[in-house]
Amino acid sequence: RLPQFRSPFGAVTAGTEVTLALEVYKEDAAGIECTLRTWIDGVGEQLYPMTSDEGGMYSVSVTWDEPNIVWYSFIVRTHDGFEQRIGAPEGHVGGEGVTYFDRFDVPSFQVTVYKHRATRPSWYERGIVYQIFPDRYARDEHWRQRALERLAHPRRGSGQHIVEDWDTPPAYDRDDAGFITSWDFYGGSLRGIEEHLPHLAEMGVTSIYLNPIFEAASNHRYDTADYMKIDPLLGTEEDFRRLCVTARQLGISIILDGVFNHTGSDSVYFNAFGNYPEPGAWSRDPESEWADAFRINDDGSYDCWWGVGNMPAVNQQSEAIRRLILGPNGVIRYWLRAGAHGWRLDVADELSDEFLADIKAAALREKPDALVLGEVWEDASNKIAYSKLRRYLLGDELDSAMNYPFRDLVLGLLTGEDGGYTARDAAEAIEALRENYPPEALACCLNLLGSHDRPRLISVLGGLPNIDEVPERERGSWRLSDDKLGLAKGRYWLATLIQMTFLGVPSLYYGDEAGVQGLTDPGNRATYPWGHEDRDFFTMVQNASALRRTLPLFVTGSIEAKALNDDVLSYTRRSESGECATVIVNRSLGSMHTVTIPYEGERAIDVISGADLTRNEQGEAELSLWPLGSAVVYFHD
Ligand code: ARE
Repeated sequence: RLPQFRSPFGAVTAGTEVTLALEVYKEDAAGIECTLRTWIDGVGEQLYPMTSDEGGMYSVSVTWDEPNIVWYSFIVRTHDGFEQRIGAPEGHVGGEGVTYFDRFDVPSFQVTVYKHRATRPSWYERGIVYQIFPDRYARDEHWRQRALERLAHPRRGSGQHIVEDWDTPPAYDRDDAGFITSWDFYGGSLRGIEEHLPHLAEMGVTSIYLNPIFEAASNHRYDTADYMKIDPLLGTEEDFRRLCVTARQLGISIILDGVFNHTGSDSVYFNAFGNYPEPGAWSRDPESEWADAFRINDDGSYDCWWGVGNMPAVNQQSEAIRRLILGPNGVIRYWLRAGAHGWRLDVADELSDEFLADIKAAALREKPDALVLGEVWEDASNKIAYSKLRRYLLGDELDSAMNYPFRDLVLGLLTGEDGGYTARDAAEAIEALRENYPPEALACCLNLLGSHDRPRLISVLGGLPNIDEVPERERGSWRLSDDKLGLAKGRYWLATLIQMTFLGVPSLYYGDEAGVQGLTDPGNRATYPWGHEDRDFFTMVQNASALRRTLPLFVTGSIEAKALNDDVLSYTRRSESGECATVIVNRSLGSMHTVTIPYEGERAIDVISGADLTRNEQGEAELSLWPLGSAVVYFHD
């Protein structure tokens, strides 16, 4: 009944009138005063008296002219002076945030007031993304020669070695203090990716998100040495341009990983910035172009990302840094011009609102339909990072974020991991996203199930061990038993089906579709198993992605979720033209469930089984789902 109390439902563009209502029992309504209380960060509290209709429905209409995150609750005063505050049920919207900013109030509802982006990154939001960790996807015929060159010119800091056998599980060499002493490189390359583009196109992939590709000392390359140079082990700038052109011909765009919060300690920037004349005392070279690009702490150390010494944090206000990243020939624009179509921003939480807005502006100046996606792990519509409420999705900053909440709810539903989600919890989590995110940000979310920062999807689905008890060296070779692998396959279908029929952009992490397993970093970054893929996973991706491509309402339709019981999640996608499909999944391993959903339209077909569904005596569609069963009910005339 929520929509009745809020119209329109969900986020609104600035300048839209929103009506908020509260129903009071008619018998109690006499002499009652109801007030809407809003809270806006930086603005504070505002009170709006509400008026009632005959039936005890109190309401007020408000228009917010500026993009903002608005929190609201109600104050009810009875005739005998009793005052009660009415807010959201607990957990309804980002609980922590609400109490932090508004601690004297009850948990609030949220209205996200945003600015519409007219030129959509439609090349991205209508497609499917494939994420590649570049060192591990595919070699090309010249890889060995480049590997030898890299070995001959190591970057400072850590050692490195080339792994000859492509199928060796990845591992870190660490010293007694835990520092990585040698990076393992497999020699995957841009040409290697280019050669496999047809295979990606076959899966319906329309964008590739590449983890960092610029020169760096490590194999993950988040410690950038030179933003203007492709890592020579991956290839040349020419190779990058070619990759973009060839990909384009197959309808595939390239999204780059922008790591702008920090550089590598062995980089053209930090090397010029200063040096360590003696332990603990960093000395800055005042003459350097990069003299204000980094920060020295009071204790003589330099500021770095999460205490990781090879990643000095940049000073985001530094003119030199701003020119480097934002300038007409700066990183953002240069690589878009060279052929990329969008950026994924690493640790977006640690980039200031101003910096994010400047990055977005630079990107759009270069390509009006460019994508700017942030790495945010929580609900990005109301995230508080470092005691500051962030404005990521209000229009000037991110188009959207990596949708880890989506991953959490899907895997939490299917495995009980991540706190465990019942179907009701999952439905509520979906509804919270729908309520809080601007619709265009939700349509632009990167809906991932796996990434380079999480244990492999298949390992999670089959049941993770206690990772702390598995030595790091074994995390790449850890395998599920055959039984558990079977279970993982059953669940993989449901996970992939949800991903491919959900609002937002599905993102496949390379190798998940080939059966790659592994625990945490570096175990989650194993090579693509060319020649010994488990084809079952690929077939499931093919089938689910075909569904998305055949029924466009899975791309553009609205979404509304509902749990049918603790095990069965359903959600309905509706297009503007009235087309409608309901996806239903039974996460139970032991119980068959018979469920009913409203019958819409003239006829219904379960597109998975092919069965026509007739109306039952109550006029509903009724269907039975086996354990781990699924249905996609498509209603038509
Ligand atoms: C390496 C080793 C680690 C070791 C670490 C420190 O792999 O085993 O512990 O070094 O020595 C990159 C590499 C990593 C590397 C790291 C540091 O990919 O392999 O670790 O650099 O050298 C948080 C951040 C989020 C970050 C994740 C990893 O908020 O931004 O942690 N993700 C990005 C990239 C990473 C990358 C970096 C940042 C650094 O995607 O790949 O790491 O550029 C919660 C919180 C999140 C938190 C998340 C995971 O849900 O809400 O904030 O993310 O858990 O911890």
